[in-house]
Amino acid sequence: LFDRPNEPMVSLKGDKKVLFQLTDQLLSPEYKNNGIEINTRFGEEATQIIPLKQLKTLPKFPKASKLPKDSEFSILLPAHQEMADEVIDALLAVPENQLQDLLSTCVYARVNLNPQLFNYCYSVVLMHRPDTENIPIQNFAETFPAKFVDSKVFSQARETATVAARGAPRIPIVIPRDYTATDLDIEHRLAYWREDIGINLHHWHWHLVYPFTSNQRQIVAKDRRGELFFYMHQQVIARYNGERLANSLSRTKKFSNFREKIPEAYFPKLDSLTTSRGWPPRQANMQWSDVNRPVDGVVVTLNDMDRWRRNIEEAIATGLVKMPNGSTQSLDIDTLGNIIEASILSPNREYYGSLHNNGHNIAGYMHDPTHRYLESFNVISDEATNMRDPFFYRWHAFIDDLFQRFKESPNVRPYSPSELENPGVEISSVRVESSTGNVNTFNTFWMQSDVDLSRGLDFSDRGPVYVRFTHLNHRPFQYVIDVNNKGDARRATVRIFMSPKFDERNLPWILADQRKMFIEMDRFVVPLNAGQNKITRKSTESSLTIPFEQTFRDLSAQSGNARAPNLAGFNFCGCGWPQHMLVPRGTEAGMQYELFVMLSNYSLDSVNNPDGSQKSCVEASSFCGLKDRLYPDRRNMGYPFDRPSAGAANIQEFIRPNMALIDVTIRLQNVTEQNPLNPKTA
Ligand code: CUO
Repeated sequence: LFDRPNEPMVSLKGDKKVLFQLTDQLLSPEYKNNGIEINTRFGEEATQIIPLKQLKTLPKFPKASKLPKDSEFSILLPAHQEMADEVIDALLAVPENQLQDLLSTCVYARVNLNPQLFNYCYSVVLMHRPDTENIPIQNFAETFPAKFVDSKVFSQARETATVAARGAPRIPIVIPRDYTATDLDIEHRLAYWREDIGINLHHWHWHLVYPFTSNQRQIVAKDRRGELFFYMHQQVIARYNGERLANSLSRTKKFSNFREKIPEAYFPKLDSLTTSRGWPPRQANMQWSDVNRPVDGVVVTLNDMDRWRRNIEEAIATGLVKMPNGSTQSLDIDTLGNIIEASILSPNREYYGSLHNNGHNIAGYMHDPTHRYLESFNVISDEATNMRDPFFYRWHAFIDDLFQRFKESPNVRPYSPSELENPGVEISSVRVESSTGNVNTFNTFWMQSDVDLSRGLDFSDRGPVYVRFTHLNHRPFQYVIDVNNKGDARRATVRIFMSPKFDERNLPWILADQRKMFIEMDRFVVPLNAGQNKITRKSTESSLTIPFEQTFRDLSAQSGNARAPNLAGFNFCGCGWPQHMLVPRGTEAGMQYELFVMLSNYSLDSVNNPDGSQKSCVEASSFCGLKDRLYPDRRNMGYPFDRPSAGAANIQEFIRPNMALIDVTIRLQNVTEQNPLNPKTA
């Protein structure tokens, strides 16, 4: 049901063509002919015909059916949230293990509702129904490729598919590395990072796993989801800032004056296959204004934003949350995340509003705040596209600053020595061994990879359509850590972070700033014997990342690659920072970084989780948590850098025997290599 969202109802499995036999009952009057046509058109070619069950009752979808099929959809819009809630409720209401009923209900929703709305609800439902949780969720970049690649690709794709169907080789369509702007725009230096398909897929998947709204509270109320909202986005900003320094730009400036002009422009060069329209751009120096678009449920003024911000700042300053009944509760980071985003777990949505989500919406409608021109939102109101826009980082830098002010407030106590130390555990040396033979140097380079877009294209019964895009990658490496354990055998959590060594003025950092620049590279638990221990850990094992094959699920499957992981668990496991973006780009001359390693006291780290035996893919728990389990680390997310230090002015003063700091270099080799996983296209 994920395949070819703009054309019901045939799906492709390799060479197989699967047809869902549409019955009259499942089709709205306007689509009846379409359904019959499809039944006849594909009936003969189909290798598998799936009959659908006649349902006793059909869901009504009074709200969701109002969204035209050729409209954009965004969960950030309140009107669309209500629609999604309605569909998700209906699909969850089908009794467990009544899979024929579920299939017919889903087909009914699929044929009668907006394709993007359906895709979102269907994905959430598959992920949260016990009887479907192992059904893979299809890679979003393949079902809605237009959200991820240059719109020029699609007319070429049609041509390629046509000639390939007549026997010509399937030559990939090459997307140039630079297609959204030129170097006249300094922000364009970061396009390789902002427009990375894997990064954008991660962000879309994260928000799919952690929705902020639903009538089903348990879908939202996952362990520490408010804190994870803070932490994942904080790390995105830290990574982006490091990347900016490598490109001779200063850290991104938070957007804190809501009435200030925005110098950053963005012209996305994306078309929507749903709306057949281009995504609106943003010119330089545009400004926020009140948004009055009742049709989208977005009626919000800058004064509302000021008021919510003041109320949130008051909570941060006092450490107290005002409850709807006038009482107060103490503020913690998880609650603050839910307040700021805002999720339905916010304890007082009336008072604190929805600051972050409405920032996305106001920015998303700057070109048409009153719907005068019937324009849809721009990329910043869609979780699958918003990381492409430089303004995303300015907005999230503002959001992050609110969280940091809480962490810097008197209500958050700096860590005591016993919370940082690990008595008897001493790191004697740390080094990074690259597969190139280099020590303490990370090697980055460019790679070209192919993805098949055919599942998202309505002419795709002509076989695969590959596009070839260029992305950053790095040579594999491993950490080697020598540890002396003066006590008994025990466990420890290894925490690895790194940060640029110098700030934008080329000066060493003060810790108060550098702590916000440390990016997590890995976190894992190790057993320690008494005495000397040697710990080795591969870059591919990082708790942050998922392998390339998991980010681009079908790539490896199609190339028949034997290394492809078991993909049954893609639902949750599609969430994770892409392995190819684990290491910052660095510079050709070599950029200096500091690598920090800590072995923390496991008795303060451990979480009592039931055995995670049903592991079916590499899990990226640092940013994504674990499905149906507690976040696997009891410390505050970002520990030990999530808050100011009591006494250390710089990172050297912060280091204790269970920690180590080494100088490393990130060197970019300016070459472009082909991904060995690319399908043989000849
Ligand atoms: Cu992920 Cu603003 O939260 O985009």
